[in-house]
Amino acid sequence: MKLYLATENAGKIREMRAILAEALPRAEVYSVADLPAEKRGLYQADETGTTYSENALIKARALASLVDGWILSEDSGFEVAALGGAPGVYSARYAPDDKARCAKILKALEGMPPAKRRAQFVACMVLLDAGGNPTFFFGRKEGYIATEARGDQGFGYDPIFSVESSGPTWGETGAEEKKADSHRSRALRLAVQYMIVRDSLLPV
Ligand code: ITT
Repeated sequence: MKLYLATENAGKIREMRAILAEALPRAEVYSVADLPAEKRGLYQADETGTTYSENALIKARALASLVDGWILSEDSGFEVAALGGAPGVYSARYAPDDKARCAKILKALEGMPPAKRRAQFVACMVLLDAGGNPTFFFGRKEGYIATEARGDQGFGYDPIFSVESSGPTWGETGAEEKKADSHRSRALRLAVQYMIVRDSLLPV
């Protein structure tokens, strides 16, 4: 089975590949980064949706017009309770780069006690089968905003997120912890179960 990941985020691709290599060893996994240059230039997904599902579907359909096979697309976000769930679906555009995005949240929460530092990551995955039919899978992971950015592993908001209120951040814990349990790994494992069931129904 050929499976194409409709994302250009290197961190997401790395995490999804690590899980898929173990859970679906027979799948040939490609991402937008693996497309030949002429096709890669044609991949354009304008994330104009106001929900994770809409944006995930936009990305999936953009890639489906360029390749044949199953498509797995992911839209995710970071929701901070004290900011009313912001930046949420706009997480990638909250500030110019990862460092500035983390700094903006730390500043907004400056001086707040742990009880007011709750946050969660949310991931929405959409799987398009070869006929273009979508199925959605969701995952979320709750935790806390640290008081400072720590660690250089992971990506995005990882340096300011910790599962326990005074524990290590995902920037410090590294890939294995996120692979074992994160918003992305939760959603992806549901998608994998679905793919296994679907695949076994296909004629040999
Ligand atoms: P694609 O659209 O190409 O998939 P993107 O980075 O634009 O890449 P999104 O639109 O889904 O992806 O934006 C989600 C943002 O939320 C992402 O850029 C990160 O800033 C943040 N994010 C999502 N999952 C994360 C994680 O596991 N760790 C840290 N930050 C994460």
